[in-house]
Amino acid sequence: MSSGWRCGAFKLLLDRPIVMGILNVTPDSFSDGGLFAESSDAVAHARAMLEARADIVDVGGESTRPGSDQVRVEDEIGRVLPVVEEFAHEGVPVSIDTRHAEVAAACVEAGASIINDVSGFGDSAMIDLAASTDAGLVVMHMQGEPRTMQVEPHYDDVVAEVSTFLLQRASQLEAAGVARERIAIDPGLGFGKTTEHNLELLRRLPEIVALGYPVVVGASRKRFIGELTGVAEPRERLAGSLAAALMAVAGGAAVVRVHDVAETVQALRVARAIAGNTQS
Ligand code: HH2
Repeated sequence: MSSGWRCGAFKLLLDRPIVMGILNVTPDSFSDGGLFAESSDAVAHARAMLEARADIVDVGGESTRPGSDQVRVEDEIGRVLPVVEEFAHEGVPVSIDTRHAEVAAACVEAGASIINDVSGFGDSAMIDLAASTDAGLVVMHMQGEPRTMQVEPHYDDVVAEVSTFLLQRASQLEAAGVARERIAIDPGLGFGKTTEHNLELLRRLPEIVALGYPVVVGASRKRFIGELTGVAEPRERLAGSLAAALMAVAGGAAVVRVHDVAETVQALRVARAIAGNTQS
Protein backbone atom coordinates (compact mmCIF):
# COMPACT_ATOMS: atom_id res chain seq x y z
CA MET A 1 0.00 0.00 0.00
CA SER A 2 1.28 3.45 -0.88
CA SER A 3 2.19 5.74 1.98
CA GLY A 4 0.21 8.55 0.39
CA TRP A 5 1.02 11.56 -1.75
CA ARG A 6 2.32 14.65 -0.01
CA CYS A 7 1.19 17.88 -1.67
CA GLY A 8 2.20 20.96 0.29
CA ALA A 9 0.07 21.09 3.42
CA PHE A 10 -2.00 18.10 2.26
CA LYS A 11 -1.32 14.42 2.54
CA LEU A 12 -3.59 12.51 0.20
CA LEU A 13 -3.93 9.05 1.70
CA LEU A 14 -4.74 7.14 -1.49
CA ASP A 15 -6.84 4.61 0.42
CA ARG A 16 -9.52 5.27 -2.19
CA PRO A 17 -9.27 6.67 -5.73
CA ILE A 18 -8.64 10.40 -5.84
CA VAL A 19 -10.70 12.47 -8.30
CA MET A 20 -8.94 15.42 -9.89
CA GLY A 21 -11.50 17.75 -11.50
CA ILE A 22 -10.37 19.56 -14.66
CA LEU A 23 -10.80 23.31 -14.85
CA ASN A 24 -9.67 24.68 -18.20
CA VAL A 25 -9.56 28.48 -18.04
CA THR A 26 -8.82 28.59 -21.76
CA PRO A 27 -10.54 29.73 -24.94
CA ASP A 28 -9.47 26.63 -26.88
CA SER A 29 -9.34 23.38 -24.84
CA PHE A 30 -10.53 20.44 -26.87
CA SER A 31 -13.73 19.67 -24.98
CA ASP A 32 -14.61 22.74 -22.94
CA GLY A 33 -12.63 25.56 -24.53
CA GLY A 34 -14.27 28.93 -23.90
CA LEU A 35 -16.79 27.62 -21.37
CA PHE A 36 -14.83 28.79 -18.33
CA ALA A 37 -12.60 31.47 -19.83
CA GLU A 38 -14.07 34.14 -17.55
CA SER A 39 -12.79 33.91 -13.97
CA SER A 40 -16.29 34.04 -12.49
CA ASP A 41 -17.43 31.10 -14.66
CA ALA A 42 -14.27 29.19 -13.79
CA VAL A 43 -14.79 29.75 -10.06
CA ALA A 44 -18.43 28.64 -10.31
CA HIS A 45 -17.42 25.49 -12.18
CA ALA A 46 -14.73 24.68 -9.62
CA ARG A 47 -17.31 25.09 -6.83
CA ALA A 48 -19.65 22.71 -8.61
CA MET A 49 -16.85 20.14 -8.97
CA LEU A 50 -16.01 20.43 -5.27
CA GLU A 51 -19.68 19.98 -4.33
CA ALA A 52 -19.61 16.86 -6.49
CA ARG A 53 -16.70 15.65 -4.30
CA ALA A 54 -13.65 16.41 -6.40
CA ASP A 55 -10.56 15.92 -4.22
CA ILE A 56 -8.34 18.22 -6.29
CA VAL A 57 -9.10 21.06 -8.71
CA ASP A 58 -6.61 21.07 -11.61
CA VAL A 59 -6.45 24.56 -13.11
CA GLY A 60 -5.01 25.02 -16.59
CA GLY A 61 -4.56 28.19 -18.63
CA GLU A 62 -2.99 26.73 -21.76
CA SER A 63 -4.52 24.09 -23.98
CA THR A 64 -2.15 21.24 -24.80
CA ARG A 65 -4.54 19.58 -27.22
CA PRO A 66 -2.86 18.19 -30.35
CA GLY A 67 -1.95 21.06 -32.68
CA SER A 68 -2.23 23.80 -30.04
CA ASP A 69 0.18 26.74 -29.89
CA GLN A 70 1.82 28.06 -26.73
CA VAL A 71 0.30 31.07 -24.99
CA ARG A 72 2.28 33.94 -23.50
CA VAL A 73 3.26 33.31 -19.88
CA GLU A 74 1.65 36.59 -18.73
CA ASP A 75 -1.60 35.58 -20.38
CA GLU A 76 -1.48 32.13 -18.80
CA ILE A 77 -0.85 33.62 -15.35
CA GLY A 78 -3.67 36.13 -15.87
CA ARG A 79 -6.08 33.28 -16.62
CA VAL A 80 -5.21 30.91 -13.79
CA LEU A 81 -4.12 33.07 -10.85
CA PRO A 82 -7.55 34.47 -9.85
CA VAL A 83 -8.94 30.93 -9.65
CA VAL A 84 -5.97 29.54 -7.75
CA GLU A 85 -6.18 32.43 -5.27
CA GLU A 86 -9.89 31.91 -4.76
CA PHE A 87 -9.58 28.26 -3.73
CA ALA A 88 -6.10 27.76 -2.37
CA HIS A 89 -6.93 29.36 0.94
CA GLU A 90 -10.20 27.50 1.39
CA GLY A 91 -8.47 24.27 2.30
CA VAL A 92 -8.80 22.84 -1.20
CA PRO A 93 -5.88 21.08 -2.89
CA VAL A 94 -5.37 23.10 -6.07
CA SER A 95 -3.17 21.79 -8.84
CA ILE A 96 -1.69 24.00 -11.54
CA ASP A 97 -1.48 22.37 -14.98
CA THR A 98 1.39 24.16 -16.69
CA ARG A 99 4.62 23.62 -18.60
CA HIS A 100 6.04 26.97 -17.52
CA ALA A 101 8.05 27.52 -14.36
CA GLU A 102 6.97 31.18 -14.05
CA VAL A 103 3.32 30.16 -14.07
CA ALA A 104 3.89 27.34 -11.59
CA ALA A 105 5.90 29.65 -9.30
CA ALA A 106 3.18 32.33 -9.26
CA CYS A 107 0.52 29.73 -8.50
CA VAL A 108 2.46 27.97 -5.73
CA GLU A 109 3.12 31.39 -4.24
CA ALA A 110 -0.65 31.97 -4.35
CA GLY A 111 -1.27 28.67 -2.54
CA ALA A 112 -1.44 25.91 -5.18
CA SER A 113 -0.37 22.56 -3.68
CA ILE A 114 0.40 20.56 -6.83
CA ILE A 115 2.38 21.27 -10.01
CA ASN A 116 1.08 19.18 -12.92
CA ASP A 117 3.63 19.44 -15.74
CA VAL A 118 2.62 17.71 -18.97
CA SER A 119 6.20 18.08 -20.19
CA GLY A 120 7.40 15.99 -17.24
CA PHE A 121 9.77 18.40 -15.49
CA GLY A 122 12.30 18.41 -18.33
CA ASP A 123 12.98 22.12 -17.90
CA SER A 124 15.72 22.91 -15.38
CA ALA A 125 13.76 25.94 -14.11
CA MET A 126 10.86 23.60 -13.32
CA ILE A 127 13.18 21.21 -11.48
CA ASP A 128 14.66 24.10 -9.44
CA LEU A 129 11.18 25.35 -8.61
CA ALA A 130 10.03 21.87 -7.62
CA ALA A 131 13.03 21.54 -5.32
CA SER A 132 12.42 24.92 -3.71
CA THR A 133 8.76 24.27 -2.83
CA ASP A 134 6.93 21.47 -1.06
CA ALA A 135 4.21 21.07 -3.70
CA GLY A 136 3.14 17.65 -4.94
CA LEU A 137 4.28 16.97 -8.51
CA VAL A 138 2.68 15.17 -11.45
CA VAL A 139 5.38 14.02 -13.83
CA MET A 140 3.66 13.25 -17.14
CA HIS A 141 5.07 11.55 -20.23
CA MET A 142 4.71 13.22 -23.62
CA GLN A 143 6.39 12.19 -26.86
CA GLY A 144 7.26 15.36 -28.83
CA GLU A 145 5.32 18.55 -28.18
CA PRO A 146 1.64 19.43 -28.55
CA ARG A 147 1.88 21.11 -31.97
CA THR A 148 3.22 17.96 -33.63
CA MET A 149 2.90 15.07 -31.16
CA GLN A 150 0.14 13.23 -33.00
CA VAL A 151 2.13 13.08 -36.26
CA GLU A 152 2.94 9.36 -36.41
CA PRO A 153 3.94 8.67 -32.81
CA HIS A 154 6.16 5.60 -32.63
CA TYR A 155 7.36 3.26 -29.87
CA ASP A 156 8.96 -0.19 -29.92
CA ASP A 157 7.35 -0.90 -26.54
CA VAL A 158 5.20 1.98 -25.34
CA VAL A 159 4.93 0.79 -21.73
CA ALA A 160 8.67 0.18 -21.36
CA GLU A 161 9.59 3.52 -22.95
CA VAL A 162 7.07 5.53 -20.94
CA SER A 163 8.19 3.76 -17.75
CA THR A 164 11.87 4.47 -18.42
CA PHE A 165 11.11 8.13 -19.06
CA LEU A 166 8.99 8.51 -15.91
CA LEU A 167 11.58 6.79 -13.72
CA GLN A 168 14.37 8.97 -15.13
CA ARG A 169 12.46 12.20 -14.52
CA ALA A 170 11.41 11.12 -11.03
CA SER A 171 15.04 10.22 -10.20
CA GLN A 172 16.22 13.60 -11.49
CA LEU A 173 13.73 15.33 -9.21
CA GLU A 174 14.80 13.23 -6.25
CA ALA A 175 18.46 13.97 -7.00
CA ALA A 176 17.57 17.68 -6.96
CA GLY A 177 16.16 17.27 -3.44
CA VAL A 178 12.46 16.50 -3.99
CA ALA A 179 11.11 13.98 -1.47
CA ARG A 180 9.89 10.81 -3.19
CA GLU A 181 6.52 11.02 -1.39
CA ARG A 182 5.76 14.25 -3.31
CA ILE A 183 6.00 12.63 -6.75
CA ALA A 184 3.20 11.11 -8.83
CA ILE A 185 3.60 9.84 -12.40
CA ASP A 186 1.27 9.87 -15.40
CA PRO A 187 1.59 7.94 -18.68
CA GLY A 188 0.09 10.91 -20.57
CA LEU A 189 -2.70 9.30 -22.58
CA GLY A 190 -3.04 11.03 -25.95
CA PHE A 191 0.25 12.91 -25.73
CA GLY A 192 2.15 11.52 -28.71
CA LYS A 193 0.21 8.23 -28.65
CA THR A 194 -2.13 6.41 -30.99
CA THR A 195 -5.33 4.77 -29.79
CA GLU A 196 -3.47 1.43 -29.66
CA HIS A 197 -0.71 2.99 -27.53
CA ASN A 198 -3.29 4.40 -25.11
CA LEU A 199 -5.05 1.04 -24.85
CA GLU A 200 -1.80 -0.77 -24.20
CA LEU A 201 -0.85 1.73 -21.49
CA LEU A 202 -4.21 1.20 -19.79
CA ARG A 203 -4.07 -2.59 -20.22
CA ARG A 204 -0.56 -2.77 -18.78
CA LEU A 205 -1.04 -0.02 -16.19
CA PRO A 206 0.03 -2.37 -13.35
CA GLU A 207 3.56 -2.27 -14.81
CA ILE A 208 3.61 1.51 -14.38
CA VAL A 209 2.05 1.25 -10.92
CA ALA A 210 4.87 -1.18 -10.02
CA LEU A 211 7.38 1.66 -10.45
CA GLY A 212 6.28 2.64 -6.94
CA TYR A 213 4.80 6.12 -7.38
CA PRO A 214 1.10 7.04 -7.28
CA VAL A 215 -0.19 6.93 -10.86
CA VAL A 216 -2.42 9.64 -12.34
CA VAL A 217 -4.51 8.80 -15.43
CA GLY A 218 -6.28 11.31 -17.65
CA ALA A 219 -8.50 9.62 -20.20
CA SER A 220 -11.51 11.91 -19.89
CA ARG A 221 -13.20 12.72 -23.23
CA LYS A 222 -9.97 12.10 -25.13
CA ARG A 223 -9.76 11.46 -28.84
CA PHE A 224 -9.07 7.73 -28.50
CA ILE A 225 -12.49 7.35 -26.85
CA GLY A 226 -13.99 9.06 -29.88
CA GLU A 227 -12.03 6.80 -32.22
CA LEU A 228 -13.15 3.66 -30.41
CA THR A 229 -16.81 4.67 -30.31
CA GLY A 230 -17.38 6.93 -33.30
CA VAL A 231 -18.48 9.77 -30.99
CA ALA A 232 -17.04 12.93 -32.53
CA GLU A 233 -18.21 15.45 -29.91
CA PRO A 234 -15.89 15.29 -26.84
CA ARG A 235 -18.68 16.31 -24.43
CA GLU A 236 -20.65 13.24 -25.48
CA ARG A 237 -17.88 10.85 -24.47
CA LEU A 238 -18.94 10.51 -20.83
CA ALA A 239 -19.79 6.79 -20.91
CA GLY A 240 -16.49 5.92 -22.58
CA SER A 241 -14.65 8.18 -20.14
CA LEU A 242 -16.24 6.40 -17.17
CA ALA A 243 -15.23 3.01 -18.57
CA ALA A 244 -11.65 4.23 -18.95
CA ALA A 245 -11.58 5.71 -15.42
CA LEU A 246 -12.90 2.49 -13.87
CA MET A 247 -10.43 0.35 -15.79
CA ALA A 248 -7.59 2.70 -14.82
CA VAL A 249 -8.50 2.39 -11.14
CA ALA A 250 -8.85 -1.37 -11.50
CA GLY A 251 -5.33 -1.33 -12.94
CA GLY A 252 -4.01 0.52 -9.90
CA ALA A 253 -4.36 4.23 -10.78
CA ALA A 254 -4.39 6.34 -7.62
CA VAL A 255 -5.79 9.49 -9.24
CA VAL A 256 -8.15 10.00 -12.18
CA ARG A 257 -8.20 13.38 -13.93
CA VAL A 258 -11.74 13.99 -15.20
CA HIS A 259 -14.14 16.58 -16.58
CA ASP A 260 -17.31 14.94 -15.20
CA VAL A 261 -16.74 14.76 -11.46
CA ALA A 262 -20.20 13.80 -10.14
CA GLU A 263 -20.58 10.96 -12.64
CA THR A 264 -17.06 9.65 -11.99
CA VAL A 265 -17.51 9.74 -8.22
CA GLN A 266 -20.76 7.79 -8.58
CA ALA A 267 -19.20 5.18 -10.87
CA LEU A 268 -16.17 4.74 -8.60
CA ARG A 269 -18.37 4.32 -5.52
CA VAL A 270 -20.37 1.55 -7.13
CA ALA A 271 -17.23 -0.16 -8.40
CA ARG A 272 -15.69 0.00 -4.93
CA ALA A 273 -18.81 -1.37 -3.30
CA ILE A 274 -18.84 -4.30 -5.71
CA ALA A 275 -15.21 -4.90 -4.88
CA GLY A 276 -16.27 -5.14 -1.23
CA ASN A 277 -15.19 -1.74 -0.03
CA THR A 278 -18.02 0.36 1.33
CA GLN A 279 -16.10 3.43 2.48
CA SER A 280 -16.41 6.47 0.20
N1 HH2 B 1 -4.36 15.81 -20.20
C1 HH2 B 1 -4.60 17.08 -20.60
C2 HH2 B 1 -4.07 18.16 -19.89
N2 HH2 B 1 -3.35 17.96 -18.77
N3 HH2 B 1 -2.38 16.48 -17.19
C3 HH2 B 1 -2.14 15.22 -16.77
N4 HH2 B 1 -1.42 15.01 -15.66
N5 HH2 B 1 -2.61 14.13 -17.46
C4 HH2 B 1 -3.35 14.26 -18.59
O1 HH2 B 1 -3.74 13.23 -19.19
C5 HH2 B 1 -3.62 15.58 -19.07
C6 HH2 B 1 -3.11 16.68 -18.34
C7 HH2 B 1 -5.43 17.33 -21.82
O2 HH2 B 1 -6.78 17.42 -21.51
P1 HH2 B 1 -7.61 18.78 -21.24
O3 HH2 B 1 -7.03 19.57 -20.11
O4 HH2 B 1 -9.03 18.43 -21.08
O5 HH2 B 1 -7.51 19.58 -22.60
P2 HH2 B 1 -6.60 20.79 -23.12
O6 HH2 B 1 -5.17 20.37 -23.06
O7 HH2 B 1 -7.10 21.01 -24.54
O8 HH2 B 1 -6.87 21.97 -22.23
